[in-house]
Amino acid sequence: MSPGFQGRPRTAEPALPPGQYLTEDFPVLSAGPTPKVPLDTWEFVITTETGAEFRWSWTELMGLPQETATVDIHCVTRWSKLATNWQGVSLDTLLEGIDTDAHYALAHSYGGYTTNLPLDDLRGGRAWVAHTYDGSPLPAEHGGPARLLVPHLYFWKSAKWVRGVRLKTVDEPGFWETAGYHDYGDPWREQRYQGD
Ligand SMILES: Nc1nc2c(c(=O)[nH]1)N[C@H]1C(S)=C(S)[C@@H](COP(=O)(O)O)O[C@H]1N2
Ligand SMILES: [Mo]
Repeated sequence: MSPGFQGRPRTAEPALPPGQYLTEDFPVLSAGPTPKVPLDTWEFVITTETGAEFRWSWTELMGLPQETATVDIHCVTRWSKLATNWQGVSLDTLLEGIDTDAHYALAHSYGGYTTNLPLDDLRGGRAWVAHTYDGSPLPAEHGGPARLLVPHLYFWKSAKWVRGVRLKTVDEPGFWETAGYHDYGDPWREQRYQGD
């Protein structure tokens, strides 16, 4: 195919998923109180379907290869924020070398929040344990010390104060999914609620 012969001309209008509006500020959406997690006891744990555990302390997490991600985020309450800037560790890095046959993941947080997603959606450079926002330590109200960042799904999948991920052979719905929100949550297919 010849260059320039693909797609529509670029416009100044940013691409927003259906039913979303643009916001410039950064709303805080938390279902409960903000947990206090001291860095010296913080840990991130991946548990496989056989019960094997892989743990990282804060120091160990910081010693892993760090990535920068500039991504658009989309909340199911209809705000989207474009080109947000994060630093963190890719889930590809954390999952590297972990032997699993699981197809599902359940992220869990300090404070008890949970959210599920297919394990594949944590792979392929699409998910991070993010600890830095706009060049500064992630504020506690936005999930600091560290949160999951999975921007290709609605933002409720990006668990704040993330503590670990359980790899599972059977899909188990999390906090909002149990309350009627979509199991997968693709903003481009407007998968807000069960049945969408
Ligand atoms: N632990 C935890 N993570 C969470 C939530 C929560 O209530 N608790 N809310 C989710 C929802 S619904 C959204 S839209 C985003 C909001 O992130 P923000 O407060 O940084 O904007 O976090 C998600 N992650
Ligand atoms: Mo949300």
